[in-house]
Amino acid sequence: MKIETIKTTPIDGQMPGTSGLRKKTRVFMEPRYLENFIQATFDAIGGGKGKTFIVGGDGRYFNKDAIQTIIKMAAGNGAAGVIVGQNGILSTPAASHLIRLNKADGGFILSASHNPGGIDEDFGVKYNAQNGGPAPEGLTAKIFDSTKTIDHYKTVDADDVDLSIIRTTRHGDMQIHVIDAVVQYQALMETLFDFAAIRALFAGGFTMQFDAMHAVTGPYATAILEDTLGAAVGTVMNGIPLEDFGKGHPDPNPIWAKDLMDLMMSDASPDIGAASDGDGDRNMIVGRGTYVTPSDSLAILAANAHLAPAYSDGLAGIARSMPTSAASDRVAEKLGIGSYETPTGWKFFGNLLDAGKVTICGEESAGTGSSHVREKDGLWAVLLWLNILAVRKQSVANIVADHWTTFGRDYYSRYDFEAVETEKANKMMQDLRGQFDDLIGQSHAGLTVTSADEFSYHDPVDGSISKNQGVRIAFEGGGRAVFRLSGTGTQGATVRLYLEQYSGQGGDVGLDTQTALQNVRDAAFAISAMGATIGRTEPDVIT
Ligand code: VG1
Ligand code: CO
Repeated sequence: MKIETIKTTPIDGQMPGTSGLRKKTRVFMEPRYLENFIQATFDAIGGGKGKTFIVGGDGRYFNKDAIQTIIKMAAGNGAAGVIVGQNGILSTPAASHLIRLNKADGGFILSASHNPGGIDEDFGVKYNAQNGGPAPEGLTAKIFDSTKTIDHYKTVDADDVDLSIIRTTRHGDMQIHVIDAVVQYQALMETLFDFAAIRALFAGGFTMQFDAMHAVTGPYATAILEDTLGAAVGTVMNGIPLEDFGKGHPDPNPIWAKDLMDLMMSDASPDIGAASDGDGDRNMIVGRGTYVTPSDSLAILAANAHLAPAYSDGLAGIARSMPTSAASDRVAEKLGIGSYETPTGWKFFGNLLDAGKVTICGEESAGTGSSHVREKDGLWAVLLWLNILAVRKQSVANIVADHWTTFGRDYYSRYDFEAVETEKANKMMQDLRGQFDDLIGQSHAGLTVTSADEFSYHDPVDGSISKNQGVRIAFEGGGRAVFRLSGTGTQGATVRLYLEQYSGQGGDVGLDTQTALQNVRDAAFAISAMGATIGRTEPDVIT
């Protein structure tokens, strides 16, 4: 097979963000755009020679074309093998598992996760390393450096691979294994959870609605929940992956999974509702009439994990991203185990998991996961909830209420201001940084500021430092506001404002969330002067 070396020149702006490189699909479809980034990745890891890679994606528009390009480029770079999900489908956690299971050298995941898909929407590429986790910052910096000096890429002149047939073929010396996307992932889940107990739960009349949002988890959820655990046919809705996610926004939150939310708040509500995102790494959990805030879900899963076989010996520690509420810290404290605060993005949990310092990790953005893979894992969280419900035999609402009684409640909400002019967003962040010294002791909306700083992460495992990870302002009485700019958007800047107020132990846990957060919100608006700096105080999305 003829290896072709194609001349190219650097393309600006190929800097991976919070989770891979994300751009408009049409940008990725421009000549050499994808090729440059893939070659830069091979160059950054010391070449592809003799290596094995996992390749798959969330099924969005351009997924299959990108996979064909990557397969040819892997052959051009001398790879020994690629393992590809059937029809180009692999959820992010399944890809992470396959890297580990096959002792592969890395993996390419084609996804822009919760961003919409289609020719006029978003596309993305994530590279995961040998441990199965997202490329750490050191590696993404190397990839970006390579994109700035690239002058050629390597590929082969070969036919496209038929991704619909499970079999092994070759491009020259490189083996191409097309595999079932679900089997190995399901086998892993069966080692972690008490499937018999969950099966008995469903057999006893327990009901569920799972919204796959026409994204990647459809086949996984159908195989596991309906075909294996005996949930009623129809439990999985929007279960067929579509290239444009049925024109939806595959982000599992009360806004984008509105049909599911409406059902859960109605008289016809099943016992539990759940949803997952584009690439299957996020989850939303809703009980009958009860939305479970992701930060609470993390804390509740951590507090009850010992009820599932994989975690019956207890947890090593718990990690959460900085903007995530302190609810999981309270659980760690009670369990007498370590708790860690990392920057936003799963790549920061990898070292802690590899070093055995933590077992469970989570983010306020509906990501929870454990040491079973090196990614957040939507279905894993759903199955852990089901395992806990099967053992405790209580409703979701009762378990949440119990948790608040024991630990107090961390009221929590995130406001997203999308498509803000980048300059204005940067200026608002700059203005905030300029006020740190003056703010302490000031009073806003009746709340006194006790600390104000920008989060800097010192990785306890490899000693690396990540600066500028978000502005945090703490108030007397357990309130906190965090300001961050998103690293996953493709248009202008998205300002995220994270609000939190602790009830105190034995405090009032029955307030409406937005009411409980009113003072923190007003103080955050006053301090940032948002209305003036970015011209907005009405968020596009509240979660
Ligand atoms: C967002 C979330 C973050 C998550 C990231 C990737 O990042 O806030 O918690 O890890 O998306 O998730 P940002 O920089 O936009 O705030 V996924 O499921 O979209 O890969
Ligand atoms: Co995702």
